[in-house]
Amino acid sequence: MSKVIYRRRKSVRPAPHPEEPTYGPLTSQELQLAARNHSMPLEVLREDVTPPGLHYVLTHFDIPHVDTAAWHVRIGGAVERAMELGLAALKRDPAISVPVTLECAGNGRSLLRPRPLSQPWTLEGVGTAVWTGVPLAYLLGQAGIDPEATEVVFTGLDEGIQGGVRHHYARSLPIAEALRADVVLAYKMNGADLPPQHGYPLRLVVPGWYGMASVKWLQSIQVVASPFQGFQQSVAYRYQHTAEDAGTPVTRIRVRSLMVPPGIPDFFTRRRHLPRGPVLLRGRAWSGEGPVTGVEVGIDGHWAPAQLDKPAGPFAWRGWSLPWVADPGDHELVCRARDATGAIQPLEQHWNYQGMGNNVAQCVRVTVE
Ligand SMILES: Nc1nc2c(c(=O)[nH]1)N[C@H]1C(S)=C(S)[C@@H](COP(=O)(O)O)O[C@H]1N2
Ligand SMILES: [Mo]
Repeated sequence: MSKVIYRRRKSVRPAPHPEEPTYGPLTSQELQLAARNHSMPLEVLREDVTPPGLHYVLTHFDIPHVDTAAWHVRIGGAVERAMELGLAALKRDPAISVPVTLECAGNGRSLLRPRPLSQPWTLEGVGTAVWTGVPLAYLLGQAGIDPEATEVVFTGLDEGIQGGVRHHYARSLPIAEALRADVVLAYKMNGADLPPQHGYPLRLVVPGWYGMASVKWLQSIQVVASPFQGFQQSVAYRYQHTAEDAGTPVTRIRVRSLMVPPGIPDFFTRRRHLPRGPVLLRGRAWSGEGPVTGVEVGIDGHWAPAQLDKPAGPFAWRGWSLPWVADPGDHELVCRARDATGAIQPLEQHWNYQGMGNNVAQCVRVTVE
């Protein structure tokens, strides 16, 4: 287990969350966030594309009201031609559709000991959708990027206060990432208009990056020539050891696999119950760093390689399966994936102050009758 070092915060840096990590019970603030920001029920892992309403949702502030007729996105900053585009104009531009697995960087947070106080995800802050819209690179090409440009800043319509700082949700991407052919300004999710909670009328989708990069409810896209210092960039979404350390930025999704819990659940504990005999264990695995190259399933500590299906795209999860003959008794099923970079999911937590990128292997406890 990684060593946990943290001290009471001096007020030198604003912090993303007001209180220190805790070993205590769930707080009413965490419950409030959990009720707003729902996860994807694990059984829905059986679907290639997550059905509408079952994709996870993470919204820091309020879902903004948008008057479609009046709405437009401004593209400007270090460009030759600034532009303002409404939804109808965007829909006349060339479109692409990209299947993408999005995962919240805080997924797995509430499994950490001590537990950082924020949205208390267990394991299901993930989903896969087909996003349709205009390639960002196409519009940046139309605008003409100045040679000194280094980043592109995306700002949402949603405003609030976090860490005592009032701001609109905003994030930047390095120019090289912004110009990738698969980065999309999406106005459709799974073939329908974006639902309000997923960024209507327009959002960014950055395949392979944790969800915070995919800014919803876009109001402006500004090309800049110096590092963006907004709250969600320089304070939140950092891998930090302590409240004082500036940390390193959270970027791409770490390799992870999840299992469709086999059998049926107990209502309150969610423990799984299944009959003895053959059962096909199934799940999904993904990584933003490189293709998933293997998934192993540990049954009471004995590891076996799962069979991998083809992914729908380079940044969409791929299915896996492993047949098991369940014998009566209590069992522990663990799955862990590896990717082409050699990264493999840890079996013990890698703690960090904001509870980011916890890709610890999932453990499913089952009772076979
Ligand atoms: N404008 C805006 N964009 C945002 C957010 C937000 O609060 N406001 N949350 C981000 C985070 S942290 C995540 S994980 C994803 C979640 O996208 P989803 O709700 O469509 O699943 O949106 C990102 N984009
Ligand atoms: Mo997130």
